[in-house]
Amino acid sequence: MARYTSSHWGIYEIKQGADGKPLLDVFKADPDPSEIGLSMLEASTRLRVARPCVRQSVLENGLGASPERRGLDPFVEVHWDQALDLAAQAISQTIKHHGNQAIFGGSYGWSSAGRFHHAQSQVHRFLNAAGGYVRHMDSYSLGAGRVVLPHVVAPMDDLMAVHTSWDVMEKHTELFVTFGGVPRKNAQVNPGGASEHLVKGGLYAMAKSGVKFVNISPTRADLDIGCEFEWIPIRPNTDVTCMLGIAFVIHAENGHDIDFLNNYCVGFDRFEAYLTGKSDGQPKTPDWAASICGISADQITELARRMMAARTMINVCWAAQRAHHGEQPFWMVVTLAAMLGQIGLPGGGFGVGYGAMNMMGMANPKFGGPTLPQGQPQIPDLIPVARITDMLEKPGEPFFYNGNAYTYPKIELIYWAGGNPFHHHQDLKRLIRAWRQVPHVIVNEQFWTTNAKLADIVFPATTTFEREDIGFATRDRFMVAMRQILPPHQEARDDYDIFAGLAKRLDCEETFTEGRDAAAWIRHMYDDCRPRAKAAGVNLPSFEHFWEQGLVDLQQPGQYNNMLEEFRKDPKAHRLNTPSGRIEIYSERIASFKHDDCPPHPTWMEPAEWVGSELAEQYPLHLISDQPAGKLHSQLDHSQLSQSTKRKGREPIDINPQDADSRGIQSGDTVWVFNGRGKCLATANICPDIIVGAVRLSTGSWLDPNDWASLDYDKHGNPNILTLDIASSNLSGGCSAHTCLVDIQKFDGEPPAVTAYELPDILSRR
Ligand SMILES: Nc1nc2c(c(=O)[nH]1)N[C@H]1C(S)=C(S)[C@@H](COP(=O)(O)OP(=O)(O)OC[C@H]3O[C@@H](n4cnc5c(=O)[nH]c(N)nc54)[C@H](O)[C@@H]3O)O[C@H]1N2
Ligand SMILES: Nc1nc2c(c(=O)[nH]1)N[C@H]1C(S)=C(S)[C@@H](COP(=O)(O)OP(=O)(O)OC[C@H]3O[C@@H](n4cnc5c(=O)[nH]c(N)nc54)[C@H](O)[C@@H]3O)O[C@H]1N2
Ligand SMILES: [Mo]
Repeated sequence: MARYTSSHWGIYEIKQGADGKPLLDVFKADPDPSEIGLSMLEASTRLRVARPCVRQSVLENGLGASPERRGLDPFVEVHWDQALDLAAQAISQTIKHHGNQAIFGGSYGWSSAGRFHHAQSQVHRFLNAAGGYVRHMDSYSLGAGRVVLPHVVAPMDDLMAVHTSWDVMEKHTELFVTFGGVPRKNAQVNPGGASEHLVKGGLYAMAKSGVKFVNISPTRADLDIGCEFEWIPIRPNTDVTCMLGIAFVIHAENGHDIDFLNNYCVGFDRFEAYLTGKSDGQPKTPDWAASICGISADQITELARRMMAARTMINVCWAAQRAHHGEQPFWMVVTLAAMLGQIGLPGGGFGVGYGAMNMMGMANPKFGGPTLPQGQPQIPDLIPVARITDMLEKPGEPFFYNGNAYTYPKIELIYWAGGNPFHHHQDLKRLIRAWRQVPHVIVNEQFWTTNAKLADIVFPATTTFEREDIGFATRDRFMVAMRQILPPHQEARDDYDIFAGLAKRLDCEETFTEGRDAAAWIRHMYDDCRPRAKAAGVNLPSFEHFWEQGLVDLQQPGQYNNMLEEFRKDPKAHRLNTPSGRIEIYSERIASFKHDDCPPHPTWMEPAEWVGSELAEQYPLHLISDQPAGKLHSQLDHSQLSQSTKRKGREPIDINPQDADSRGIQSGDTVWVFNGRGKCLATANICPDIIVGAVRLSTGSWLDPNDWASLDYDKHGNPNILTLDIASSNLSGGCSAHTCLVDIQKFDGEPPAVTAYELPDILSRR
């Protein structure tokens, strides 16, 4: 009987090597397996946190001592009981003196696949059992999109699960216009599992059946359809102007579907006044759009005509909304599709993120899978996830989120498990300074990441291979019995056991564990999910049977998605969950919030930084910091696969030949990438597949400061030393990572060695 493991990038079969050690092989039922998994076993035992560690100042001078020395102090290995006692003391003292609203437990991050050992669920459940914590809303992925779309059409999670399936598009779509490609490198991944990678097959089949593709993107390589396609380079963060230019032509040539706009939408008239310039004096003509986005007026006009003449699917990448005013491209894509009037027709309408993850375009049954209940929020305090540095810097100051006013709490203790803020957050120097003001930081980690290095107490966590679990993801094809392959590394424990140990010391063990061990929880979660699966037409076998056979195929014959098909057929019976029940091109509700930076209909507003802004005289290049191809975020950056994507040990930066020539830079040169916030070293990769005036430096290289005290520069090519940390808008508070100007310069002399993968100083090893 085959045995399996599962990850965010796919299922892998567990085999035995000649030396008796376990090996991973690709999953035969997956048509396009990801390489990432094959590299994960090899990396899983290196750079591990082996035993509980405490920062030297804390151990010698007491809890809360010298937080400014995080990253500078060495660690001391201690026994489990001592570390758990210390952490429990930090938590109980914080609660006693400052209340639970002084604990930040948002703990954002992807952690590992597996529904029970999901670190974020574990930490949230534990902190709720302990009386509550300040939580976070939304994600770095979709900060702006998640908040704006429920006002406009539907919640993002609902939309993601009903994206029109690949086979429907193969049959019906004639023209696929995408802003930001359909990056297959990204679709390797899906939160919780990606057992059947369908994006390559879907795109290739569409191309073969004659669908025409237009990729409007600063980079060409984010689309691969197996043959030539049209690439229209666009200046980053200007998509809304291109879409408005297209909308202007459609409107001027009477191609907009008045029936659809009248019967399925509200507020087109208000938007129309903006489009024609009646409301602001600026008609959004193709010439106007061209002057901003860099695409010629003729191209915009011609594309608009093609879109009017064909069954057209319009897609936008998530990166476009990970930006200042990031609500607008998503809102405008829906508006443009509404004008064409093809929403709900097979193969027409819009996509918000084909390719961002594997899920979009899958049609397996949808039901709530096995989940560890996180408990109810005990206190009202929250922040939009990417406002962490603002919160740490500005306690007591007001902020808005989704139309409500809040105040930033004063944080005394941070608990993180299963994420890496020094990977994901922007303007990392600013974050580190704020982090070094917080009295207590506790982290559960598998590896010596920057997050672990900047903690007071580090608990060593097991990896997927060292425990058993259930693999499941929304709309994914298989449910997986994830088998243990290796014993826990050194003294590593499951997050569950770490939290159970803390809960015992904080007198909330029963609430946290409900008397179950990990095995009992897994069985309980599985059994709890069976009725939900049944309601979706899936008969899950008994737990014993599931565990024995290793996999359950959830696919049902004949299933497909055609987004908003029912709404189109009967807009009254299937009204949307917006205030009007229709698509809101003008939102009264957003109008009532009165935010200058998020007006009530899709609007072009200049982002804080772009190639048209004044700052571009000093820093003329727009930095795209996209998702890395050879790993998930910063996970397994030390693996062989991730290492093979680097050049001279650093992250490569894509530069257009014209921008390289004018700076005397050649491929393979070490370069400075810099702006007023920070600088890093990277390796130049000169390629014509990026628009002039933009550079691309993927995320994920572990932060490697030249000096932990001064933080002058990063040696490894981590773009978040450069990125801008402002909210997308007052509506969402989303992350604006893709709004960032830089310049580059050749590095002269011998560059310093990369030291990101060195262990911290550990004084006494046990
Ligand atoms: N500039 C820029 N920045 C970005 C983005 C961008 O486009 N540009 N993208 C953003 C996006 S979309 C996202 S989602 C974030 C991602 O940011 P994160 O999700 O925070 O990044 P990861 O590297 O996946 O961090 C997961 C961490 O969890 C640890 N881990 C894994 N499994 C376990 C476990 O079982 N237990 C414990 N205790 N730890 C575990 C891993 O070792 C790893 O350090 O980054 C964001 N940052
Ligand atoms: N291999 C791998 N896959 C991943 C991840 C990973 O870390 N590694 N992370 C996963 C996660 S958490 C997420 S949220 C998704 C993210 O999915 P996305 O946010 O869609 O992905 P990105 O790679 O950041 O960007 C996609 C493309 O958008 C283009 N782009 C950037 N700015 C603009 C713009 O202003 N306009 C236009 N038109 N295009 C622009 C970039 O050139 C890039 O090729 O990916 C997921 N998939
Ligand atoms: Mo994400």
